[in-house]
Amino acid sequence: MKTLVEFIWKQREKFGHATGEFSHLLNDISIAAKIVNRDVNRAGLAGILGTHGSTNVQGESQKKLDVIANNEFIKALGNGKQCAAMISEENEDVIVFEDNIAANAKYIVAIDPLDGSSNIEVNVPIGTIFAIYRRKSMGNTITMEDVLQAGTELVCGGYIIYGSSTMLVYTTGDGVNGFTYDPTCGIFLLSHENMRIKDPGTIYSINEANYIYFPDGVKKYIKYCQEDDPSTNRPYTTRYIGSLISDFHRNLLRGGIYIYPGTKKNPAGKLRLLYECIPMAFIAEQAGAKASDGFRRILDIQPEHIHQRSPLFIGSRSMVEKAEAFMAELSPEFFDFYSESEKA
Ligand code: AHM
Ligand code: MG
Repeated sequence: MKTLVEFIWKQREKFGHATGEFSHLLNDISIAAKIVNRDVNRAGLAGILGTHGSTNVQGESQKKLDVIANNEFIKALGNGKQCAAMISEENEDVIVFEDNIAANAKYIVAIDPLDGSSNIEVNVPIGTIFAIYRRKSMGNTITMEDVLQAGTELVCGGYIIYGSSTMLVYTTGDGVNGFTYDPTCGIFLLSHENMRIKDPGTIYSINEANYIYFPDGVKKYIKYCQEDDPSTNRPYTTRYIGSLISDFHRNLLRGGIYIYPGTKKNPAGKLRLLYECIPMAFIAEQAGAKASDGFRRILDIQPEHIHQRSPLFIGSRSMVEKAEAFMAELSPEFFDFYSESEKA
Protein backbone atom coordinates (compact mmCIF):
# COMPACT_ATOMS: atom_id res chain seq x y z
CA MET A 1 0.00 0.00 0.00
CA LYS A 2 1.17 3.50 -0.77
CA THR A 3 1.91 5.77 2.18
CA LEU A 4 1.06 9.46 2.19
CA VAL A 5 4.75 10.35 2.09
CA GLU A 6 5.38 8.11 -0.93
CA PHE A 7 2.32 9.53 -2.66
CA ILE A 8 3.40 13.14 -2.05
CA TRP A 9 6.88 12.45 -3.44
CA LYS A 10 5.47 10.61 -6.47
CA GLN A 11 3.20 13.59 -7.18
CA ARG A 12 6.23 15.83 -6.92
CA GLU A 13 8.02 13.89 -9.65
CA LYS A 14 5.19 14.86 -12.03
CA PHE A 15 6.42 18.45 -11.81
CA GLY A 16 10.02 18.40 -12.93
CA HIS A 17 10.74 21.79 -11.36
CA ALA A 18 9.35 20.98 -7.90
CA THR A 19 11.82 21.66 -5.11
CA GLY A 20 10.25 19.46 -2.46
CA GLU A 21 9.23 22.42 -0.28
CA PHE A 22 5.53 21.80 -0.78
CA SER A 23 6.01 18.09 -0.01
CA HIS A 24 7.72 19.06 3.24
CA LEU A 25 4.88 21.41 4.12
CA LEU A 26 2.23 18.75 3.58
CA ASN A 27 4.29 16.34 5.63
CA ASP A 28 4.48 18.91 8.47
CA ILE A 29 0.69 19.19 8.40
CA SER A 30 0.32 15.41 8.57
CA ILE A 31 2.66 15.25 11.58
CA ALA A 32 0.62 17.84 13.50
CA ALA A 33 -2.51 15.91 12.49
CA LYS A 34 -1.12 12.73 14.10
CA ILE A 35 -0.50 14.58 17.36
CA VAL A 36 -3.97 16.16 17.32
CA ASN A 37 -5.44 12.74 16.52
CA ARG A 38 -3.75 11.31 19.60
CA ASP A 39 -5.03 14.17 21.76
CA VAL A 40 -8.58 13.87 20.41
CA ASN A 41 -8.58 10.10 21.00
CA ARG A 42 -7.36 10.44 24.59
CA ALA A 43 -9.32 13.59 25.42
CA GLY A 44 -11.63 11.92 27.95
CA LEU A 45 -8.63 10.49 29.84
CA ALA A 46 -6.23 13.39 29.63
CA GLY A 47 -8.44 16.04 31.26
CA ILE A 48 -8.53 18.13 28.12
CA LEU A 49 -12.26 18.17 27.45
CA GLY A 50 -14.32 21.27 28.14
CA THR A 51 -13.86 24.95 27.63
CA HIS A 52 -10.58 26.80 27.83
CA GLY A 53 -12.15 29.90 29.37
CA SER A 54 -11.24 32.17 26.46
CA THR A 55 -13.06 33.36 23.34
CA ASN A 56 -11.74 33.55 19.80
CA VAL A 57 -12.06 36.38 17.29
CA GLN A 58 -15.55 35.18 16.34
CA GLY A 59 -16.59 35.67 19.96
CA GLU A 60 -17.01 31.90 20.34
CA SER A 61 -15.91 30.16 23.50
CA GLN A 62 -12.76 28.13 22.85
CA LYS A 63 -12.52 24.50 23.88
CA LYS A 64 -9.28 23.25 25.43
CA LEU A 65 -8.78 21.06 22.36
CA ASP A 66 -9.28 24.05 20.02
CA VAL A 67 -6.34 25.70 21.72
CA ILE A 68 -4.22 22.52 21.83
CA ALA A 69 -4.82 21.77 18.14
CA ASN A 70 -4.06 25.35 17.16
CA ASN A 71 -0.78 25.26 19.09
CA GLU A 72 0.24 21.97 17.45
CA PHE A 73 -0.26 23.38 13.96
CA ILE A 74 1.53 26.63 14.84
CA LYS A 75 4.47 24.59 16.16
CA ALA A 76 4.58 22.24 13.16
CA LEU A 77 4.33 25.01 10.57
CA GLY A 78 6.66 27.35 12.45
CA ASN A 79 9.38 24.72 12.85
CA GLY A 80 8.86 23.28 9.38
CA LYS A 81 10.36 26.32 7.56
CA GLN A 82 8.06 26.21 4.47
CA CYS A 83 5.21 28.34 5.84
CA ALA A 84 5.71 32.12 5.90
CA ALA A 85 2.43 32.92 7.63
CA MET A 86 -0.65 31.22 8.96
CA ILE A 87 -4.25 32.35 9.31
CA SER A 88 -6.17 30.47 11.98
CA GLU A 89 -9.75 30.54 13.13
CA GLU A 90 -8.36 30.83 16.65
CA ASN A 91 -6.13 33.89 16.09
CA GLU A 92 -7.37 37.37 15.33
CA ASP A 93 -4.27 38.38 13.39
CA VAL A 94 -2.08 36.72 10.82
CA ILE A 95 0.63 34.61 12.50
CA VAL A 96 3.91 35.58 10.87
CA PHE A 97 6.90 33.21 11.00
CA GLU A 98 9.82 35.66 10.77
CA ASP A 99 12.52 32.97 10.67
CA ASN A 100 10.76 31.17 7.84
CA ILE A 101 10.40 34.40 5.87
CA ALA A 102 14.14 34.95 6.28
CA ALA A 103 14.59 31.42 4.88
CA ASN A 104 12.41 32.32 1.84
CA ALA A 105 9.37 30.28 2.84
CA LYS A 106 6.96 30.30 -0.10
CA TYR A 107 3.66 29.25 1.41
CA ILE A 108 0.73 30.67 3.36
CA VAL A 109 -1.56 28.30 5.27
CA ALA A 110 -5.14 29.11 6.33
CA ILE A 111 -6.49 26.65 8.88
CA ASP A 112 -9.42 25.74 11.08
CA PRO A 113 -7.45 23.60 13.54
CA LEU A 114 -10.48 21.84 15.05
CA ASP A 115 -13.70 22.22 13.11
CA GLY A 116 -16.94 21.12 14.75
CA SER A 117 -15.41 21.49 18.19
CA SER A 118 -18.84 21.87 19.81
CA ASN A 119 -19.04 18.08 19.23
CA ILE A 120 -15.84 17.23 21.10
CA GLU A 121 -17.49 15.99 24.29
CA VAL A 122 -19.92 13.67 22.52
CA ASN A 123 -17.48 11.61 20.42
CA VAL A 124 -18.79 12.85 17.10
CA PRO A 125 -16.19 13.17 14.30
CA ILE A 126 -14.39 16.51 14.19
CA GLY A 127 -11.56 17.63 11.98
CA THR A 128 -8.95 20.05 10.70
CA ILE A 129 -9.46 22.02 7.47
CA PHE A 130 -6.50 23.59 5.66
CA ALA A 131 -5.80 25.69 2.58
CA ILE A 132 -2.33 26.29 1.14
CA TYR A 133 -1.47 29.31 -1.01
CA ARG A 134 1.77 30.39 -2.63
CA ARG A 135 3.03 33.77 -1.40
CA LYS A 136 2.58 36.61 -3.87
CA SER A 137 5.32 38.83 -2.50
CA MET A 138 8.70 37.45 -1.51
CA GLY A 139 9.91 40.43 0.54
CA ASN A 140 10.65 40.71 4.25
CA THR A 141 7.05 41.18 5.29
CA ILE A 142 3.71 39.53 4.67
CA THR A 143 1.30 41.65 2.64
CA MET A 144 -2.49 41.54 2.55
CA GLU A 145 -2.10 40.38 -1.06
CA ASP A 146 -0.35 37.27 0.31
CA VAL A 147 -3.13 36.36 2.71
CA LEU A 148 -6.25 37.50 0.86
CA GLN A 149 -6.13 35.30 -2.21
CA ALA A 150 -9.17 33.94 -4.00
CA GLY A 151 -9.74 30.18 -4.11
CA THR A 152 -8.71 30.12 -7.76
CA GLU A 153 -5.13 30.69 -6.52
CA LEU A 154 -5.20 27.76 -4.13
CA VAL A 155 -2.33 25.27 -4.33
CA CYS A 156 -3.88 22.68 -2.04
CA GLY A 157 -7.08 22.16 -0.05
CA GLY A 158 -7.50 19.39 2.48
CA TYR A 159 -8.99 18.13 5.70
CA ILE A 160 -8.30 15.57 8.37
CA ILE A 161 -11.33 13.85 9.87
CA TYR A 162 -10.85 12.39 13.35
CA GLY A 163 -13.66 9.86 13.11
CA SER A 164 -14.27 6.15 13.56
CA SER A 165 -11.00 6.08 11.67
CA THR A 166 -8.82 9.10 10.99
CA MET A 167 -8.42 10.17 7.39
CA LEU A 168 -6.53 12.85 5.55
CA VAL A 169 -8.17 13.94 2.29
CA TYR A 170 -6.54 16.47 -0.02
CA THR A 171 -6.26 17.81 -3.53
CA THR A 172 -3.67 19.84 -5.37
CA GLY A 173 -5.95 20.25 -8.39
CA ASP A 174 -5.28 16.80 -9.78
CA GLY A 175 -8.16 14.83 -8.25
CA VAL A 176 -8.95 14.04 -4.63
CA ASN A 177 -7.23 11.31 -2.65
CA GLY A 178 -7.91 10.00 0.84
CA PHE A 179 -5.46 8.39 3.26
CA THR A 180 -6.50 6.38 6.30
CA TYR A 181 -4.36 6.56 9.41
CA ASP A 182 -3.03 3.28 10.73
CA PRO A 183 -2.44 4.03 14.42
CA THR A 184 -0.46 0.84 14.94
CA CYS A 185 2.25 1.99 12.50
CA GLY A 186 1.70 5.75 12.76
CA ILE A 187 1.30 6.21 9.01
CA PHE A 188 -1.35 7.46 6.61
CA LEU A 189 -2.05 4.93 3.82
CA LEU A 190 -3.75 5.62 0.50
CA SER A 191 -7.21 4.05 0.90
CA HIS A 192 -9.51 6.20 -1.27
CA GLU A 193 -7.96 6.90 -4.66
CA ASN A 194 -9.44 9.54 -6.98
CA MET A 195 -12.59 10.19 -4.95
CA ARG A 196 -15.65 11.20 -7.02
CA ILE A 197 -19.01 12.32 -5.71
CA LYS A 198 -22.24 10.65 -6.84
CA ASP A 199 -24.63 12.90 -8.73
CA PRO A 200 -27.39 13.34 -7.82
CA GLY A 201 -27.12 12.10 -4.27
CA THR A 202 -30.01 11.52 -1.91
CA ILE A 203 -28.80 13.24 1.28
CA TYR A 204 -29.43 16.83 2.29
CA SER A 205 -27.68 18.32 5.32
CA ILE A 206 -28.81 21.57 6.88
CA ASN A 207 -29.62 22.81 10.38
CA GLU A 208 -33.36 22.80 9.83
CA ALA A 209 -34.06 24.27 13.26
CA ASN A 210 -33.22 27.63 11.68
CA TYR A 211 -35.88 27.10 8.99
CA ILE A 212 -37.92 30.20 9.79
CA TYR A 213 -34.87 32.42 9.24
CA PHE A 214 -33.84 30.86 5.91
CA PRO A 215 -34.19 32.67 2.57
CA ASP A 216 -37.28 31.56 0.63
CA GLY A 217 -35.02 29.90 -1.94
CA VAL A 218 -33.60 27.58 0.73
CA LYS A 219 -37.05 26.90 2.21
CA LYS A 220 -38.29 25.90 -1.23
CA TYR A 221 -35.27 23.65 -1.77
CA ILE A 222 -35.90 21.87 1.55
CA LYS A 223 -39.52 21.28 0.53
CA TYR A 224 -38.29 20.03 -2.87
CA CYS A 225 -36.04 17.49 -1.06
CA GLN A 226 -39.06 16.28 0.91
CA GLU A 227 -41.45 15.85 -2.02
CA ASP A 228 -42.58 12.39 -3.08
CA ASP A 229 -41.15 11.63 -6.54
CA PRO A 230 -39.75 8.10 -6.86
CA SER A 231 -38.41 8.87 -10.35
CA THR A 232 -35.85 11.25 -8.76
CA ASN A 233 -35.40 9.22 -5.56
CA ARG A 234 -37.30 11.79 -3.53
CA PRO A 235 -37.97 12.27 -0.73
CA TYR A 236 -34.25 12.44 -0.02
CA THR A 237 -32.92 11.61 3.39
CA THR A 238 -31.69 14.18 5.89
CA ARG A 239 -28.42 13.84 7.83
CA TYR A 240 -26.91 16.65 9.87
CA ILE A 241 -24.06 16.11 12.32
CA GLY A 242 -23.21 19.76 12.89
CA SER A 243 -19.57 19.25 12.00
CA LEU A 244 -18.90 20.48 8.46
CA ILE A 245 -16.11 17.98 7.82
CA SER A 246 -18.23 15.01 8.89
CA ASP A 247 -21.28 16.13 6.93
CA PHE A 248 -19.16 16.90 3.87
CA HIS A 249 -17.14 13.69 4.11
CA ARG A 250 -20.25 11.53 4.29
CA ASN A 251 -21.83 13.38 1.36
CA LEU A 252 -18.60 13.06 -0.63
CA LEU A 253 -18.71 9.27 -0.18
CA ARG A 254 -22.47 8.85 -0.59
CA GLY A 255 -23.67 11.81 -2.69
CA GLY A 256 -25.56 14.75 -1.25
CA ILE A 257 -25.66 18.45 -0.48
CA TYR A 258 -24.65 20.47 2.59
CA ILE A 259 -26.09 23.96 3.04
CA TYR A 260 -25.24 26.65 5.58
CA PRO A 261 -27.14 29.64 4.22
CA GLY A 262 -27.16 33.29 5.16
CA THR A 263 -30.19 34.75 6.91
CA LYS A 264 -31.39 38.35 7.16
CA LYS A 265 -29.75 38.60 10.57
CA ASN A 266 -26.51 36.89 9.50
CA PRO A 267 -26.40 37.47 5.74
CA ALA A 268 -23.05 35.75 5.33
CA GLY A 269 -24.02 32.71 7.38
CA LYS A 270 -21.57 31.19 9.83
CA LEU A 271 -18.75 29.49 7.98
CA ARG A 272 -15.47 31.23 7.21
CA LEU A 273 -14.40 31.71 3.64
CA LEU A 274 -10.62 31.32 3.84
CA TYR A 275 -10.24 28.27 6.04
CA GLU A 276 -13.60 26.49 5.72
CA CYS A 277 -15.46 27.27 2.49
CA ILE A 278 -12.55 27.67 0.04
CA PRO A 279 -10.61 24.48 0.83
CA MET A 280 -13.82 22.40 0.93
CA ALA A 281 -14.95 23.99 -2.35
CA PHE A 282 -11.66 23.06 -4.03
CA ILE A 283 -12.01 19.46 -2.87
CA ALA A 284 -15.66 19.39 -3.98
CA GLU A 285 -14.84 20.66 -7.48
CA GLN A 286 -11.97 18.23 -7.82
CA ALA A 287 -14.36 15.39 -6.91
CA GLY A 288 -16.79 16.52 -9.64
CA ALA A 289 -19.10 18.39 -7.25
CA LYS A 290 -19.92 22.08 -6.88
CA ALA A 291 -19.66 24.80 -4.21
CA SER A 292 -21.32 28.19 -4.21
CA ASP A 293 -22.65 30.89 -1.90
CA GLY A 294 -26.04 30.37 -3.49
CA PHE A 295 -25.13 32.69 -6.38
CA ARG A 296 -21.40 32.70 -7.01
CA ARG A 297 -18.75 30.02 -7.26
CA ILE A 298 -16.96 30.01 -3.89
CA LEU A 299 -13.52 29.85 -5.54
CA ASP A 300 -14.21 33.07 -7.46
CA ILE A 301 -14.95 35.19 -4.38
CA GLN A 302 -12.21 37.69 -3.62
CA PRO A 303 -11.76 37.73 0.20
CA GLU A 304 -11.89 41.20 1.77
CA HIS A 305 -10.76 40.21 5.26
CA ILE A 306 -9.22 37.13 6.84
CA HIS A 307 -12.14 36.01 8.98
CA GLN A 308 -14.80 36.76 6.35
CA ARG A 309 -17.85 34.52 6.39
CA SER A 310 -19.78 33.10 3.47
CA PRO A 311 -22.95 31.10 2.94
CA LEU A 312 -22.10 27.63 1.62
CA PHE A 313 -24.00 25.34 -0.75
CA ILE A 314 -21.75 22.37 -1.43
CA GLY A 315 -22.14 18.87 -2.83
CA SER A 316 -23.46 16.93 -5.81
CA ARG A 317 -23.48 19.29 -8.77
CA SER A 318 -27.12 18.96 -9.83
CA MET A 319 -28.34 19.35 -6.24
CA VAL A 320 -26.37 22.58 -5.75
CA GLU A 321 -27.63 23.85 -9.11
CA LYS A 322 -31.23 23.15 -8.11
CA ALA A 323 -30.81 25.07 -4.84
CA GLU A 324 -29.13 27.94 -6.74
CA ALA A 325 -32.08 28.08 -9.15
CA PHE A 326 -34.49 28.51 -6.22
CA MET A 327 -32.24 31.21 -4.72
CA ALA A 328 -32.16 33.12 -8.02
CA GLU A 329 -35.94 32.79 -8.40
CA LEU A 330 -37.11 33.47 -4.84
CA SER A 331 -34.30 35.19 -2.93
CA PRO A 332 -32.28 37.36 -5.35
CA GLU A 333 -32.08 40.12 -2.71
CA PHE A 334 -29.78 37.89 -0.62
CA PHE A 335 -27.02 38.42 -3.15
CA ASP A 336 -26.93 42.11 -2.16
CA PHE A 337 -27.21 41.31 1.55
CA TYR A 338 -24.13 39.07 1.30
CA SER A 339 -22.13 41.51 -0.78
CA GLU A 340 -22.84 44.37 1.63
CA SER A 341 -21.89 42.27 4.65
CA GLU A 342 -18.54 41.38 3.03
CA LYS A 343 -17.49 45.01 3.09
CA ALA A 344 -18.40 45.42 6.75
P1 AHM B 1 -16.59 25.83 14.28
O1 AHM B 1 -15.52 26.09 13.26
O2 AHM B 1 -16.57 26.84 15.40
O3 AHM B 1 -16.58 24.42 14.79
O4 AHM B 1 -18.01 26.10 13.56
C1 AHM B 1 -18.29 25.53 12.32
C2 AHM B 1 -19.27 24.42 12.48
C3 AHM B 1 -19.33 23.51 11.28
O5 AHM B 1 -18.44 22.46 11.40
C4 AHM B 1 -20.76 23.05 11.35
O6 AHM B 1 -21.21 22.56 10.13
C5 AHM B 1 -21.48 24.26 11.81
O7 AHM B 1 -20.57 24.98 12.60
C6 AHM B 1 -22.67 23.91 12.65
O8 AHM B 1 -23.34 25.06 13.02
P2 AHM B 1 -24.82 25.01 13.64
O9 AHM B 1 -24.67 24.48 15.02
O10 AHM B 1 -25.26 26.43 13.61
O11 AHM B 1 -25.67 24.14 12.77
MG1 MG C 1 -14.93 25.42 11.74
